[in-house]
This record gives sequence, structure tokens and C-alpha cells, in this order.
Amino acid sequence: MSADRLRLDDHIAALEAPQGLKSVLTVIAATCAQISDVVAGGALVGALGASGQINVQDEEQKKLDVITDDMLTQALLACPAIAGVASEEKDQVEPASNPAGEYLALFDPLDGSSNIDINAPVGTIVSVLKSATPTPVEADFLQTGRHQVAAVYAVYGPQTMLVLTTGDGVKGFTLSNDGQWLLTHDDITISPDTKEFAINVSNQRHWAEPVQRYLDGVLQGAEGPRGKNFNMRWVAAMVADVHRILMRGGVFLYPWDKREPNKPGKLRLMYEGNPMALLVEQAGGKATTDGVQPILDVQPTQLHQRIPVALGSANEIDAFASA
Ligand code: AFP
Repeated sequence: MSADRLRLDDHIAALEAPQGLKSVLTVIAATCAQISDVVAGGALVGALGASGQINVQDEEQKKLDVITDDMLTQALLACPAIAGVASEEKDQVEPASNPAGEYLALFDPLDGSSNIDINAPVGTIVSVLKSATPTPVEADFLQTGRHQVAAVYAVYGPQTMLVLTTGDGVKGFTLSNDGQWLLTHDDITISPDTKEFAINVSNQRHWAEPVQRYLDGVLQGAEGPRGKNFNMRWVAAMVADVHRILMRGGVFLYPWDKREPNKPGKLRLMYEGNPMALLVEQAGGKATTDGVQPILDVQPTQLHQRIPVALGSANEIDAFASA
């Protein structure tokens, strides 16, 4: 069965891409396969629970946040094509000291960490940029998402899957029992219409008026202005919510809310917004901050910048924008 399937290694080898980028992608894929093993080991390998540390986002880190951050950081810094890395879990960027380094990797090593201890899906998200220098500083990382040369996520769910774009469509690979990434989802596309939305409704009272109006319309179902019934899903791991949208359509919304007016949103532009936006756009969907402004055009000003997110099926994002 697996003999007929394209291996990720062969897909990477056949890409019309510089050798350096191919080696970065190979390292990301190999490390995600290793992370999958640790995630699957759970309590048996001492991977559950809190680490007792607080990260730069002021969030309590889980043990797996720390373990996976370390795994990705070490593996990528050892790749000669890498000039530097940045992680959601680290205060500052880390230059690689590789004289031939020409790529930057920015990652959320374990997205959805509140799911770890309840055995629900989590994932890894990676954005790859070109570096202007082999000795990058933070300013070199602050490029718009349009500059990404690759975006990848791995989702550790009932199956472990890796979903990848290098700017020429989106492909999904499933990890086999013998540790091979095999092509199972060629040319992933997001249907323009949907009847499914994902939003954390517990925040409703804090949203801006247009978001309230959109949700009101959706919840009225066939009797309301939208004229159709909707279903809701919320995995609490963006990686798993976006994966569902890539598989069967839908919209994922994490809007600005008025609790902390100076914070533009919950999700991070560089580690979550940009890589997911590139994958969604490459699959034919829309990825915006507010229904209109493309996430990929947001000029970052800070490494750990947050943004509001509205992405998924194109026509439904338009409906969100005009609510
Ligand atoms: P953690 O990785 O810190 O758990 O955060 C996950 C996340 O940033 C994103 O993946 C989810 O969509 C979102 O938070 C879930 O947030 P809620 O707490 O509102 O469910």
C-alpha cells in the first residue's frame, strides 16, 4: 500500500527549490516525526503536565512546550542552511552561527498545549523566511507573511499528518507506522462555501459589534438572514481547527476583543497567523485579520506580535466581512 505513495523526501527532492530550503524542510519533517513519538508517549515518557516555567507570552509552559521547543531549536540550528530561529516559547531570536545560513525558521513548537493533558489534538507550526544575512538579528525576522518561502504544520491527532506549502499548492502527508511521511492528500483545496464555523463563544460579550452581528445571523440558522443552518466546532488548537477547514471547509475566527484594547488579538502573527494564512491562501481560502485585510500583508513590528484572525472558506469570510 505504502509502496505506491509518494514519500515526502521524494516530493522535497523534486521541488524546484534551492538545496538549502530542501534541507530545512527535511529537518522540519524529521523533527515533527520525532515530536509525534514524544506526544504519543504522553505520561509513559513523562511528557504531561506543567513545566513550572512561564514563557515570554506570560503563559505557563507545559513540559511538552519546553521539550518540543528544544527539539526543533536544536535540530534547526544544526542545519547548515539555517541562519536563525525564533520561537513562540522564547524571548529572543537565536542566530545559528552557520556561515552559509540563508533561512529563518519561526515556530510554535506545540500549538494547543491546553489539549496535551486531555489527549486531544496538538500540533507544530513552522514558517520559513529567507534571511538577508547569515547573522540575523530580530529586525531580519520582521518580514510580512508574503515573504514566506514555506509554511508547514504537523497535527498530532488520530493520525499524525504534515501539511506543507512552498507556494505552489498544499499537500498533506500521513506518518506511517514505519516512520515515513507518505502523500495522502494531494492538492488540498478549501471549498468556498461552508456551514461550519469555529469561534470561542465564551468571549462573545467582549467582541466588537460586527462580530456580534455575524454570529447572531449565523445562530439564527435557516430562519435568519443567512437562510441556512450552521454547525460549530472548537478544538482549542488552531492547528487542528485549520486542519479541519483544509479538509472540509469552514471558518476559524479569533477576533480582537475589548478586554485588552491595546492587544490586537490572541494569536501570534509570526508563528500562527502567517504560516496558516499562507497555507489557507494556497488552498484557495481567505486569511484575514477582519474579513478584508490579508494577514500576509500585515507588516510585523514585533516578534511576538498578536493579531485578530478570520480565515477559511472564501465566501463565508466575505459574509463575515459584510456583517
Ligand atoms: P496554547 O498553545 O497556548 O494552548 O494556545 C493555543 C491557541 O493559541 C490556539 O491554537 C487556539 O486556537 C487558541 O489558543 C485557543 O484559545 P482558547 O483559550 O480561547 O480556547
